[in-house]
Amino acid sequence: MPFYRQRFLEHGITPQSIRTLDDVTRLPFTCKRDFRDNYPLGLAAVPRERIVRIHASSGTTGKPTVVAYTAGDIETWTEVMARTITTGGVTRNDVVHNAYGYGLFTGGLGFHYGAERIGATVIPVSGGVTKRQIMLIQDLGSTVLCCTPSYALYLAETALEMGVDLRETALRVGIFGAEPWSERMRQEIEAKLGLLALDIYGLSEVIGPGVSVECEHQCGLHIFEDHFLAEIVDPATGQSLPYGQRGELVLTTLTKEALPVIRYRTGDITALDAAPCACGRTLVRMAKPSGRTDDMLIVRGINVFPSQIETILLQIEGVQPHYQIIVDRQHSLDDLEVWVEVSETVFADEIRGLEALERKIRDELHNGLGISARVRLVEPRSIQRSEGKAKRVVDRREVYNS
Ligand code: DLL
Repeated sequence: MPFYRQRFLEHGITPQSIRTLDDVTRLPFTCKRDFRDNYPLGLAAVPRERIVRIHASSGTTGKPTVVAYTAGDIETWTEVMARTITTGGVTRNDVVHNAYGYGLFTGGLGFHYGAERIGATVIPVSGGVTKRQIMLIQDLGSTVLCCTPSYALYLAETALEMGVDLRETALRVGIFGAEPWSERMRQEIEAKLGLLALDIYGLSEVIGPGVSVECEHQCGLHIFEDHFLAEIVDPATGQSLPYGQRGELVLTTLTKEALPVIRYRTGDITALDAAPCACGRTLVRMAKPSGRTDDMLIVRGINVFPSQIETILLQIEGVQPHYQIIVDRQHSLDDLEVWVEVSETVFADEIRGLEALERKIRDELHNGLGISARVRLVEPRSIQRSEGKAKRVVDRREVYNS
């Protein structure tokens, strides 16, 4: 592996440097930039003829991050996804509606292989054509829904427009991930779809979905530690943090062949908990990821995470789980505006009611975030829905900075 050989050489790391597991913290980090600098496959550790699959994740700028798998990696991935789906209580008796995108994105095929491995019936519907998805869920008696949490809500909303209540279908479990979602969002989804909503986490650079998942107790995501070694570091200093403290998740692959990563800085913020779970699993758990280090908005010097805004908004009666955060710069001052969809009944209300709601949201945001934000109430269904990952933040300041 020329990349790591060179990197270790630069840091004076030799095989003798590593004697115990704790010595891992002496190894240098790998980060997204290393993928970019070595685009497309400079980090591969096997010759091209051993690579049987390529996936890629699209970033916000420039070239995608390209990842590779050997036949052995596909087997490992299938195994961790079979476990993931089983952790959700899914068996061969289930019908799995898989609405994660098929293609270069790892979501669709990752779930597909895992669900097939356990013998479930897989519907490889992928994203899009939402009305047809509702029809298929009804007609095929789907019991498990796999998609992003934002798409789950969109499905529920579209179903209602069609006069279908998803709570009355056979759906009983949802395995949702690929983007951050708050506990409040979980409550909304469970209430609207009538299912147990579980969180799944993963990333292309490490394997795709299948790094960790919640069990029915919904108290943290079990990390498959026999394949992925997890650490938490302080995002600012890179110093290791003890269990229980929130920081950036760093992952090392233990079994990957085509593209092993050593101390990969995921950018995702979470904390680890080694206590055994009520389900009996002893795998370390990670808290529901609350956002990314690079999603953190610094508005007038204050750190703001989109997840904080989501939690505040969804506690307010009449607010729908659809919002967008717009950051701009006006006369060299940062300006935060939050667009919030309100329910049909609120929208039909008198102006006075709307003004009161707007004020309430503004006050709650101010109390919760410590900075003022402008609030714009928008009509039901006016914020763009997503079939994959939702885009919650529009940072117009980037235009000026780049
Ligand atoms: O999103 C893999 C995946 C597919 C996970 C389907 C779960 C379900 P990427 O496109 O490479 O891979 O994006 C990875 O998405 O670093 C996180 O920032 C975010 N992410 C993934 N799962 C969660 C989650 C797939 N459960 C990036 N909660 C990661 C919060 C998540 N963020």
